[in-house]
Amino acid sequence: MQAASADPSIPDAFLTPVDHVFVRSHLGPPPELDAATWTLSVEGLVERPLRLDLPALRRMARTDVTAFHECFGSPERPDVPTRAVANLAWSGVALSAVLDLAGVRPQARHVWLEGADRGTFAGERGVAYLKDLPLDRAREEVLLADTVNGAPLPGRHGFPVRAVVPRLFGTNAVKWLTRVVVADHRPEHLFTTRLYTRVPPGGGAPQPVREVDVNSQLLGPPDGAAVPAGPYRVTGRAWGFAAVVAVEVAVDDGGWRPAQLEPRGPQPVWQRFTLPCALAPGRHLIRCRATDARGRVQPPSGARNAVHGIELTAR
Ligand SMILES: Nc1nc2c(c(=O)[nH]1)N[C@H]1C(S)=C(S)[C@@H](COP(=O)(O)O)O[C@H]1N2
Ligand SMILES: [Mo]
Repeated sequence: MQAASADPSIPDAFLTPVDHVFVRSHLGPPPELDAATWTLSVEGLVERPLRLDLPALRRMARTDVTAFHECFGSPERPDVPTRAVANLAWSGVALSAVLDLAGVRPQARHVWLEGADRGTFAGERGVAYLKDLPLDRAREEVLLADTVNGAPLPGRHGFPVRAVVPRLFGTNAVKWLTRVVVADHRPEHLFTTRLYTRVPPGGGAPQPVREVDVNSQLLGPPDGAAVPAGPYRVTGRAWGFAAVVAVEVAVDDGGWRPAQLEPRGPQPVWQRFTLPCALAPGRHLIRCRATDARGRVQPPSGARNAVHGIELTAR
């Protein structure tokens, strides 16, 4: 998998500059799609199969969403935290509008989204990037985006059109989208049923990786850095499927203290937090822990959304 990490020096901006957004492409370099010949095929259980070109898509009603964008991490190591996250403003056409144009048949239950990239992953050759969503979820909030932060999508982020699925893990946001299939069943595929599944917290059958876990991340100096002793401002951001209602910060063994937290509002954006403290000379462990509106709290360890901690030396 080609993976470029987010730059740890990114400013604590509300929107992540596109040049600082992580890139995850499983099947090699971006396919070179030509805006003049690109088409989106809408097929399967529809009354009117469609082939939309860019001008046709751009004649449709436009909508936008600002949302956090988080990579689940390696599908082969689902318990390892990666904290690859961004916050982006997307615009495009609602997937529901495209589905309505094609006319979804009554037996339809699932929507498959396929990208133009082909390659080898986990030993499987000539594989496409395919994901699927329940029909109801596909009708809700999902965008076929052609801009990010007000500019056309760069090639590495899915030019000319990608899916954006707010509140769900980035793996669902198919780049270089060329095909939408409406079906009465889920696709049996490397990226739908074999990888990107996990066992839910109480146990049971593996479920597709969809709703984003409650999570938070510290910003500022990298782990192991030296900072001046004295007043120090802990900053970070928190996000998840449900809004984050509290972030607590612990400095060493001083107990969890509530940080000041931005509200989320109607859009699923990340929420920045801050807490002033004082660091005596010496080594310190700073940790942050988010709780969401459903009462879920980040676990201390052993999970991809485990509490984030950094060690700083105050001098
Ligand atoms: N076509 C295609 N879409 C894809 C992928 C891919 O490899 N191919 N990677 C997915 C994963 S795992 C993530 S986290 C996001 C990353 O989007 P970005 O590279 O624009 O940040 O794209 C998703 N969409
Ligand atoms: Mo990802």
